Amino acid sequence: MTKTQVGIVGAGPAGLTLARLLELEGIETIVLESRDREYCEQRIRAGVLEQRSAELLRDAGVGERMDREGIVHRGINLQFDGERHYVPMADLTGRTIVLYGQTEVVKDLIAARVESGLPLQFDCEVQSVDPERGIVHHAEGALECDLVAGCDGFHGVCRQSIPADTLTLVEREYPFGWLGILASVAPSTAELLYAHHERGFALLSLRSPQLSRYYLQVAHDENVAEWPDERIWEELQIRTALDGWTLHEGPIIEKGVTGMRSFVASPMQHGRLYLAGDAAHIVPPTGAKGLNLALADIRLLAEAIVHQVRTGSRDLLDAYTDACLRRVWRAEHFSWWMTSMLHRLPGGDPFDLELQRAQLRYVTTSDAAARSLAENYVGLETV
Ligand code: FAS
Ligand code: PHB
Repeated sequence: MTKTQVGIVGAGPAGLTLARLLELEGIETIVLESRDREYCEQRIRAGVLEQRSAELLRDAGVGERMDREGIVHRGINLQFDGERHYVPMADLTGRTIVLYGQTEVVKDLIAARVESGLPLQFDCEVQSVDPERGIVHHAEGALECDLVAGCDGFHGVCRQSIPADTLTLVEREYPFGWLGILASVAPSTAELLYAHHERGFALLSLRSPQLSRYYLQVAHDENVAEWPDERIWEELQIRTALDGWTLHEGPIIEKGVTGMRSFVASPMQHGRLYLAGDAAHIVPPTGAKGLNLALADIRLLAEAIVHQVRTGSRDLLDAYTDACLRRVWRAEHFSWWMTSMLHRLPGGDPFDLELQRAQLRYVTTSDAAARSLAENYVGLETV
């Protein structure tokens, strides 16, 4: 059986960033990924990096292209009742965000791993994990690890390998989803636009000066085949309309529907197995926290592993779950709050609608409320 210090299941942003941080500390890792390289590098997901996520990628030595091609934003726009309001997050918090696609982050991390020649096995599905003994059973054999990092996402096997009676799962499903598109047209807003509309939520985001990333609230089980390009543009135009401003249309090169849920598993560790990212927690994307939470877990897990290897002390490893969950629940609350404030709730109860409007008016007129949103959006250092 092959032996290694840290076996990493999953080559998403969590697994690859952990592999890179441990490589820089001379700690041995093997990364096992069920899909092929092309699939991992074309998967479209998040686009917003908190400042501390960007700093972590720089520390990992994979920030060069992000700094060259990423776009720094200083705020976001909130639109409701036909008016657009700017939340100057950088002025309110001293921090910015970077628009740089998760796809690009993963490409940079895979390129660095391939360049270092260290093991990254694609098309290698992990079938089961023995958390007590640190054994990872995969398509081509088994791996014996001092520690296993479960970075295999929400549908992975690692969380399933933790005995159900030791795991607490807290979950909320939302009765709506997002239809997301990638369009090769220049973004029509300089920074992100979150639009509340009686027909449903809409988000205007971007990937580059030539690539726009737009989202529409739809039913959670919406059939994308019922959304020809014209219908998507028509709905985006209606939900983001503003006098004197134009939403420019262009060829849609990708579209898909994602459901929305809030989910937290705890503890995030069992035996030699440590969960990170979507394997342990999911947030609705309205707060742009998914990728950032995964990277924040990895910052703590890498620190704890290095500390254990250097000093023999398990203190940070033993405190891993508690350290993560404080930040995770803050992000869960913020993501639920943004989702509840901005999405049309089924049944269209007028009381709910007026509460949303009152909240949006408060956030866009009170500095204190705007600072609270901004602090959560850019990512708090302390919770
Ligand atoms: P990931 O899911 O990215 O990576 C897990 C990896 O493990 C995958 O490569 C998978 O193939 C592999 N794997 C799974 N099972 C395995 C097995 N048995 N053996 C080996 N490998 C295995 N966040 C936002 O902020 N904005 C967004 O717009 C947004 N859109 C999203 C859209 C979708 C469809 C999804 C699912 C998530 C989205 N997110 C978004 C959240 C997203 O960014 C996640 O938080 C982020 O991908 C989490 O990274 P990881 O934890 O590394 O998990
Ligand atoms: C994105 O750019 O994909 C994005 C941005 C902000 C969100 C969600 C997704 O809240």
